[in-house]
Amino acid sequence: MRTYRYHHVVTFDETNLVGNVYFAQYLHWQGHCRERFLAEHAPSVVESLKTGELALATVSCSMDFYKECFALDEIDVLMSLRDKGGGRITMHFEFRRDGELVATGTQVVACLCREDGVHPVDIPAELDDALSAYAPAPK
Ligand code: SSV
Repeated sequence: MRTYRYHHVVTFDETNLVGNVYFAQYLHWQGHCRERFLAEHAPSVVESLKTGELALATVSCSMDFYKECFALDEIDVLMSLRDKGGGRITMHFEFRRDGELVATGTQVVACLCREDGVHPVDIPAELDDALSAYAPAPK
């Protein structure tokens, strides 16, 4: 299974009173990872998000935590495609520190068009093609 990698060095402002990373930061990093993917592999989609022609809505997300992380830890966020179709994309995330699995997460993104309300649309071709290089892992 192919993964898209986003590397992050934990900052002090991402940690809480007891020194570990605040749980919500991992969802920020899911966001950073997916937007780097778009910028690299589907720049026209970024443009249509800017113009408002397309909207990508996060319809669900989750996190499971296995180890604490701390400031200056180096984290690899490894994003894989779990499913795509029906205008939706399901991603899976592994968070690794020195190869060790510290957390996992998921999210579902829906492609929408805002015209007389909000309507589901197909995954834009450029993004769909980019995703094709990341065959979903067997269920
Ligand atoms: C503006 C906003 O909310 C942006 C949303 C971005 C969504 C990006 C989705 C990218 C999916 C990539 C999946 C790749 C799997 C290997």
